Parts: sequence; structure tokens; C-alpha cells
Amino acid sequence: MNFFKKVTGLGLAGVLALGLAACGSDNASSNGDSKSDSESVGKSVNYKITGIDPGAGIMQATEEALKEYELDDWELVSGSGAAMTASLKKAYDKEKPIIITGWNPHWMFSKYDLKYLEDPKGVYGGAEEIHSIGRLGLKEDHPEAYKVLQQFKWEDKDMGAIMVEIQDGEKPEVAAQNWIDENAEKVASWTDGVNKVDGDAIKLVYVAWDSTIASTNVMKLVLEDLGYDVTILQVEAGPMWTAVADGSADALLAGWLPVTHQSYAEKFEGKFEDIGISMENVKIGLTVPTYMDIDSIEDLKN
Ligand code: PBE
Repeated sequence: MNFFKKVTGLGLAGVLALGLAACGSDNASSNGDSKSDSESVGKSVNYKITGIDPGAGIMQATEEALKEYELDDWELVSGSGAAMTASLKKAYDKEKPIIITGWNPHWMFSKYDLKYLEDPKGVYGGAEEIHSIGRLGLKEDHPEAYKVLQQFKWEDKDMGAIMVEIQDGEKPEVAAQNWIDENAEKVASWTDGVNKVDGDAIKLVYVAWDSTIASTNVMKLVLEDLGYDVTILQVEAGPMWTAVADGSADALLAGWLPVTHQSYAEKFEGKFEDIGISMENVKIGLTVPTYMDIDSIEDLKN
């Protein structure tokens, strides 16, 4: 690893100083496998945080974090969820340092050993919730679909199972159907007391975040089973909220609140209905592989 060449370049005194600074961390060590001084964390990743699509709430939160923690030399690089996980894989396979914008539920936490950096200033909020957000009038126009969205509740491990299957190469709709087949009782609780319809059209908007791909595909199949003609439309985060707020889409399933999508919720206040919470205790934050010897966002400071 380049980074350790730099460390060894410090000479014996430098290495000793680092060793001392690292005392308390049991694997910071002599084998050159670990590191501890924070300035070098920045250098080792070129002061870059690997992000996702610019409209994502976690990108706004990260810009805020750079300000709050006075990480003036740092840059948040935007891309996409897929590009970020590709960069993560590349770094991880070589045990290279990388800092990404992570969230739960996500398959990356089951595929790799990762940890969130502590956020003592609370910029990323605490436990978030995923809300189902509907257009005004949805309840009157499509009461049966509305009721399903209201009763739609599941857990990290449910969504995770679908995400892992998709990541392993399965088509989203197949992975979603497999999960539905294995979780008939849970699905039955969402459709409890809901009447069938005859081909009514429903449009769901979503962003290509792995978690949202999973939930949107499941809901599409559940509503179709009730007789709805469901369209799912992939857009960016801003257009997703806009479409529900202006009524051109019926609902979105990825309303992350109170923090992640706070700016969207505020911008469109009064123009949407918060139908219900589908998942509790979700989380966003800066994420690193556990082999990196840093624990807090404060460790990124010079
Ligand atoms: N996420 C996944 C989104 C919400 C769902 C955490 C990447 C975001 O940051 O807006």
C-alpha cells in the first residue's frame, strides 16, 4: 500500500511516534498494516470522499459535514450508487483506504467489513425512518393502494435479502418476487382489508439507490397482484419529490426523514402526504472499511 511506503519514509523516529500515538488501538502496528495519523488519512485518499448522485440527501448532509468539521481541504466527489460501490470493491480488494457515503439497509455491509465514522456533531442525524410519500388526493383517487402504502412495513433484513440477491446478479423483479413468495404473511399484513381493483393505473417514482430499487420492485408486484396497472419510473432525487408534489406521480417509497430528505420535505411542504413509515432505524453516514484505523469524522481533520 502506498500509504505505508510514506509512513516508512518517515524513518524510525516517525514510526515510533506513530506507534505511540496509536497506543490504545491494538492492531496499529509493526507489520505496517495499519496507520494512525490523521493527516495521512486525507493524503491517502487525496482528500476525497466518494459519493453518489448529487441529489441524494446524504450528499447534502456530507457537504454540511465538511463545513461543520472544518474539513476545508476535502472534496465530496459525486457519481452514482453503482460507481461508488465499484470504487469500494476496487479499494477493498487491495485493502486501500477509501471513504464513502454509506447507508443502511445496504448489501455493502454484508459483503464487506465496514464501519460508520462517528459523527459527534450529529450532522447525519440519528436513527432515520423511511416514509412512503403520496401525492395529494391519492387517498380519494386510489384508496386501496393508499391503504397498502399505509400498512407497508418491513425491516432491514427483508430489504437486505432482496438487495443481496440483486447484487449477486438477479433481476430486481425476480428478487422481489422471491422475497414475496417467502414472506407471504408479511405481505398479507400490508394487504389486509384491501379490496382488489380492476386495472387502475398507479405510478411510482424512484431513484436507482439499491435500497429503493428493492422496495419499489416489491411494491410494484404487490399492487399488481391486487389488480393495479403499475408503472415504476426511475428519476433523480429532486425530480422524484417534484413528481409527487406536482401530482405527476402517485407515490415514492424512499422518503428518508427527518434528516436525509429534510430539504425536499421543506421545499414541498403542503404539497404531499406523508402516508406512513415503512422502516425504522435506518442510517446514513460516512463509511470506511474496518481495516482503516480511524473512527470518527474528526479524525479526518488535519
Ligand atoms: N440514500 C438511500 C438516499 C435515500 C435512500 C441514503 C442514498 C439519500 O441519501 O437521499
